[in-house]
Amino acid sequence: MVCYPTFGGSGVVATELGKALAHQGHEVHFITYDQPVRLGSFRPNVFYHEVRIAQYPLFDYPPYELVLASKMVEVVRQQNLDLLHVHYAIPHASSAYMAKRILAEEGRHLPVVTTLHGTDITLLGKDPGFEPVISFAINQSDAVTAVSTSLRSDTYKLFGINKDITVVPNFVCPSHFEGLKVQDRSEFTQDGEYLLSHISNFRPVKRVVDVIRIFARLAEHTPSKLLMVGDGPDRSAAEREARDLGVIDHVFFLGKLKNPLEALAISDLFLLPSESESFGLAALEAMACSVPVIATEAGGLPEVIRHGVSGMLSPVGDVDQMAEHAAFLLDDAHLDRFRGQARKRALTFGIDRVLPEYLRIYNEVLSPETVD
Ligand code: GMT
Repeated sequence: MVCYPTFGGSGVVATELGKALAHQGHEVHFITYDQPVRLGSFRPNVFYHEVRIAQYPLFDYPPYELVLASKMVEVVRQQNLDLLHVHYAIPHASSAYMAKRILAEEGRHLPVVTTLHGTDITLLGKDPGFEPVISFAINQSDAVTAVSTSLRSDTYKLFGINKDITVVPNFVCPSHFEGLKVQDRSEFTQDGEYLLSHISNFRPVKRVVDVIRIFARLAEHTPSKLLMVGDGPDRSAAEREARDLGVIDHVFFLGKLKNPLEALAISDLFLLPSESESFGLAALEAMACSVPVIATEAGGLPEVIRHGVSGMLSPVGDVDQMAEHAAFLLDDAHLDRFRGQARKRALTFGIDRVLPEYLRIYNEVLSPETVD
């Protein structure tokens, strides 16, 4: 497994997939620059290999891609790995291609499975500086998966792709949610108040200022508080908006949390008004905690959230409609029903459905017909 070790969904998906494979008895090696956030404590069959770059004054830009490729080669040789599964095209798919070519010189076939997650396609795809390398690396992968139908279409639209892309949706591990300890929320809310939450990397694509606007409109008539979990470039803008709209005392900016599921578990509603979202893993995790979602119709969100069932969807930027939807869902006549439906919908994305699909893909690339 090659992934980003940070709080982003792609790293979470890679980590949980690796843990589930290890649990089944497969040996799983994580190759990345830091311990993946959700890897947790020691467990059988899981190994972590750190990619370290020496700092030289010559390097304005440290060559991570090259060091990663070398580390891939080293781990494949030493651990006799069967395949590489890389999450996020840049730079993981191109490093994997380089590792594959180096190992081919030694007569070793190394199949590469690339999973596309979203911003590697929808943001970087618009940057001509990346296009040739992304297209090439995707086309050279032995198998390519995307986390939603929407992302698959975007990939075909933005890149010159001649490979089949299989949609394998993101997933939740239901057991993580069953065992979740629900904390006392009295630190945040008083009796009769609702608790809303938002989790993201606070990048422009997440429209965190809209989160504040939706909340401020709702709070005009519905007693409520808001948890803002995460950090990133738009955090100051969101804090400023909360101050300008007079709701700063009702909004808790918690920063990055090691276990954001604890914030979801005490929430009544989750807000995700993104400009673009290939899947929206945070929304799925909210639903798995029985928390319905107010979101936009962007990208893959309609594939995850059923409008009027597990949450409600609006056009990007329509904060008035999203605030109306929030008020509707929080109405006592609806909330319990939506909570149950959200959980039920989330369970259709259980890992038991996705794991066999990845294993099928691994077996396919390992079969002799696909050997160069
Ligand atoms: O949400 C982010 O911007 C982080 C990014 C990542 O690479 O982790 O998330 C992308 O991948 C997630 C896991 O597949 C998806 O759930 C997110 O929707 C996707 N983000 C975007 O498309 C903006």
